[in-house]
Amino acid sequence: MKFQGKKVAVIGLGVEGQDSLQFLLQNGALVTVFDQKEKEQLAPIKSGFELVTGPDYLKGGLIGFDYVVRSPGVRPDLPEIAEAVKSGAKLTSAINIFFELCPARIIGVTGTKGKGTTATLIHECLKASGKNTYLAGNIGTPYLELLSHLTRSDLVVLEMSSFQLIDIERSPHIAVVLNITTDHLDWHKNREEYVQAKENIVRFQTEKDFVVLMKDYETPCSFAPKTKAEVFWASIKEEVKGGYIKKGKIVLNVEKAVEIGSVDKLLLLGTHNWENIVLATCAAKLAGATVEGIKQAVFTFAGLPHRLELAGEYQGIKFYNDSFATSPTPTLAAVNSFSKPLILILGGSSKGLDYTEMARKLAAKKNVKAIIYMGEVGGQIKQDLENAGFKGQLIGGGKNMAEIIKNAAQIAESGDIVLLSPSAASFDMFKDYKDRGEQFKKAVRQLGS
Ligand code: UMA
Repeated sequence: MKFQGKKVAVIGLGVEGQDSLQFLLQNGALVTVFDQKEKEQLAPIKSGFELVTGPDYLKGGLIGFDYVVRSPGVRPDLPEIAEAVKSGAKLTSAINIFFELCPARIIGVTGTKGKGTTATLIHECLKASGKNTYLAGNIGTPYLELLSHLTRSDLVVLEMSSFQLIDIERSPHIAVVLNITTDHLDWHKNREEYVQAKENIVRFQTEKDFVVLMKDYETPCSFAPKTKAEVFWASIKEEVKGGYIKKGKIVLNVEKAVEIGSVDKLLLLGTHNWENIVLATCAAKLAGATVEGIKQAVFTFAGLPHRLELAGEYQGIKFYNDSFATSPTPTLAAVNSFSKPLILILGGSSKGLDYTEMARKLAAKKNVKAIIYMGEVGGQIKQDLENAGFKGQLIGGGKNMAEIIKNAAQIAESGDIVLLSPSAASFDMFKDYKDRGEQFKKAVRQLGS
């Protein structure tokens, strides 16, 4: 084992850092963990390694290590990492270690939004087809801990973020690429770097591999010439080799065209979910799922928490939690899923996003009767909506979710939809998007009391 007796620096002790630490200790490495947080802010951990914490955590440099294992949130071009590499260290990451050692076939899913839903759907299709499948990655489940029991006949579905893909050295056997817009410009240097990171999902594929690309958008199509793999497509607009929607029916067209069923019967809302479904069914088939298994999974899957999730109903008003929508694309997709009068809750902490286009599109929607804006970017969103000529009510949120929901319930009438789809990060008022969604659900539950 290549880590035996080697000096390894693990940068970042979050979900992946802890997974890396455990794996490296089990494999005889001499580990030092570096994290910019103070020790008390980190999850309790076992001993058997050195720990360097606090704002000056990298001040002493990273010289003398054989390997530097980067967590996804850590930029690979930190000066201390560059210096370590120059002096002979190998820069790697949990995902690179996993790809090197994983005996199972990997299905990697990326895109800006919908990758968690698509990855879960693929996993569900495979499970319903009797396959031994694991779901892990950016979705929140670590994967190095899987290595000890994976075999060649298993399948691993990995949700892959640009942070994980940016310095990956291998590509998955089956790559799945959803639409790519822009996100994380507070971390990436620019959109080009973000898209190039995503391209790595196909860059190292071979002729024996497969890729499923979303045909309806330019950026995923631009990946086709970058891969050696066999290309399949997914579309909700046209007939393709892969998966598509025709006259309201989901069609799987891998070997021959097979009808999976009608979109009317789906539990998932919105045409953005049709996109996830055509990609997922094609990828699952390529990975060995049966048509019966695919049908069973697709029509029983109700979606992931915090993604257009029905949180409750109060006096005929339906409340939807879409807290996972942290940028304009998923917010607009959520808004487009409803035709009833809508009260939309927007805003949160800044990720450097531009809201002018979203404001223009929202101003053109007839059913958006009010927008409640909140958080750090609330003012910017309000301004952009006013500039775009938004005709509905604009209401300043409240100091917490309970107040915001009370404000929403006051202006809503029976038959209306209240939608939390904030188009921003959550860190100004909440711990994370999950906390924001949970607080939304709690506030909805409390409306009756
Ligand atoms: N840290 C440093 N220095 C840095 C950056 C971070 O010391 O320069 C430390 C932090 O203080 C913290 C730790 O590193 O203690 C956090 O590491 P991390 O940010 O890499 O996060 P993890 O907890 O390891 O979780 C990561 C993913 N996080 C990010 O990409 C930011 C999780 O995705 C993922 O679920 C998990 O690995 C398992 O693979 C989260 C995410 O927000 C959900 N992803 C983005 C998205 O989905 O849009 C990409």
